[in-house]
Amino acid sequence: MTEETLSNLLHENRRFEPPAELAAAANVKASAYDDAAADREGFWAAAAERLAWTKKWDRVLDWDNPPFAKWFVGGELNVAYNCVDRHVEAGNGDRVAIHWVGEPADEARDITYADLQAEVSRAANALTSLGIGKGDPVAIYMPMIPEAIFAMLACARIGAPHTVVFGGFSAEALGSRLEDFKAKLVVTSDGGYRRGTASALKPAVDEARQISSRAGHDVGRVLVVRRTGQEVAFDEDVDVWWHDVVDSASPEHTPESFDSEHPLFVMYTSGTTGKPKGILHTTGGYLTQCAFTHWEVFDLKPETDVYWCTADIGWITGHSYIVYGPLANGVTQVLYEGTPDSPERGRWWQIIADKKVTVFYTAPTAIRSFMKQGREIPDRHDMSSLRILGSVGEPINPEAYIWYRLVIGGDRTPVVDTWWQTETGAIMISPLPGVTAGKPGSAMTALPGVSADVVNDEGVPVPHGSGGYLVLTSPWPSMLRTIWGDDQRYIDTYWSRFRDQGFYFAGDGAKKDEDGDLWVLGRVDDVMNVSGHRLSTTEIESALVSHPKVAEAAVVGATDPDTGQAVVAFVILRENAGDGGEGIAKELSDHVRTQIGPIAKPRQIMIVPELPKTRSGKIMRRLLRDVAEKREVGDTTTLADSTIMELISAGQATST
Ligand code: 6R9
Repeated sequence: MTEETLSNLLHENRRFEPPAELAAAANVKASAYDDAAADREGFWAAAAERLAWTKKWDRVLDWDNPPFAKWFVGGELNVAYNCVDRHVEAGNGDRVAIHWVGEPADEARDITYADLQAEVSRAANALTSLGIGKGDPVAIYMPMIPEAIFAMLACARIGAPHTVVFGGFSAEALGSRLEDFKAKLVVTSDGGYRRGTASALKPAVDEARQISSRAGHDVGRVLVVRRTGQEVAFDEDVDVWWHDVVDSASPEHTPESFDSEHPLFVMYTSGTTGKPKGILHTTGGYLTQCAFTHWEVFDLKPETDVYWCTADIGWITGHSYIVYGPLANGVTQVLYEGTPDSPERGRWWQIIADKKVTVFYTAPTAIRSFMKQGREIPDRHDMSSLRILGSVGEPINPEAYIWYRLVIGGDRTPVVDTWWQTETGAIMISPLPGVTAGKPGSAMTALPGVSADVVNDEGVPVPHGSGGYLVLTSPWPSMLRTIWGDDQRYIDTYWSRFRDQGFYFAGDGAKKDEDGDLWVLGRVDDVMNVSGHRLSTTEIESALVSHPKVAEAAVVGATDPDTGQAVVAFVILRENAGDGGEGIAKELSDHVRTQIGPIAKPRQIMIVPELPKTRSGKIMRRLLRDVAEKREVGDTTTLADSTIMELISAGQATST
């Protein structure tokens, strides 16, 4: 990026020091950075020692054949034993593992570690009786109910790799994953609750099986949890009820040990085009880094903390920071089935107050939608139990960060902005709540044991105060091992861009500020080029969101005959701003001009009721670009709500 890079984000100069008490009792101190720098492999070996291994590794890292890594070579362990049984054996069987909160207000269930041990053992025995064993791929397509976690851990327990497909994905998306993964069995439910209504899941599985079958792969069995009680088609040759085979199975099960590099799961990422990429994670290194980072970044105190991550288990955050990391650490956590606004808009804050949640982890998109509703709703609830707040999934705008800290965290709680990816498996760049003086909008620095940098087109690290591409310069334990069934695509996608340097290309743009702290700007395909100036969508979005009438903004670069690309902004107003008043578009445009500079001034601003987002909360700028360039809107199948594009295209929009 050039010197002209515009940086309203970097004008942000507030700092938040760690609370003294938290710093004094922090799990990880500043010295960890030096320890890890002095002996990276030794540092990760010590992190691995926090787990229970049945056979110790011979070698920490085998990087003889890059980019194919092996961690804790020769070691053996069982992931489910580490997440469940060992806590019971340590005398913590009575500790609640999961406070499950159903969407219907009167439904809840507390599951202790001892309960979890029995449930996972039953499920493991049932899977075995259905012919599933070590190495057999299992797909999981479920709502946010405890059985989803039982199923994942049961697979891990018997060495059957799983792929969890988000319950909101279509039959089409599920079918292609079943085929690619060669799933032998699918675990699902009749349906699930969303916004107060029961919606079906099982019919999508039936259809997906047909799709997979036409593509040449037959799924043998389907294990069905009864959740809503709705009517479902049932084929006795294929389908089996969970309550028939799991409830009657023995609650005793002896876990077998698996090699450190045994496949644990595949998570498909929604690539922008073509076939989804199946990201493979393995056993020892993945669990080591998930568990360690969860303990480190959230300063976790398993005896006293109540942790809640609002992600869905159908994406990587749910895997690493609901299932594997937190359970490996033996913490008590909340698992919530429904949407934030059901039955009313304060539901999340009510849950925090009821369960006395201490550590809360969510996404900027959620925070911005609460900002839109105004602080009156959270202000009705006592959230004084909170001590640490986390953010993941997108860059968090300084405005959203400040609001989160102030309104949700009562101006006491550090906010940890955690950068990572499906591919990295665990958090890579983040402040440490007891060490770092946080800057709103910055993910700060690579965690101890992780090495990240920002490089230019030639792969040369940029000086402080400049921008470029985010890279990871050394292998890390929870790194993806390959793309399922496609080693070449793994090499091409991540390791070719900076092949000479041997750097992992993350696909994100970033800046190093004058202190060397990192500001992740979003995917490099979200970088615009307007009259030769590199502009980041995030910077302009941040400028828009800093206007008092704006709740959320998405910016795209649309082809422009004069400037190459031009800035087009889609804006959701805050509820108390009404329709924004006459001249709102000009008002916002002028605001961007004063915040960043005339070059960043949008060509067009559209006021919209909603933005198109994937189920993991990422804005689908591709679709907005279609609207901005007046094309027919492309494929919307991965949208959380497919009607949104109709609303936007139907001209509910005001423009400059
Ligand atoms: C965990 C997860 C990965 C992409 C990543 C980046 C964006 C995630 C971020 C962030 C800025 C953060 N991203 N966390 N950008 N700051 N704290 O989200 O995984 O779904 O694979 O997405 O998300 O663009 O490359 P995944």
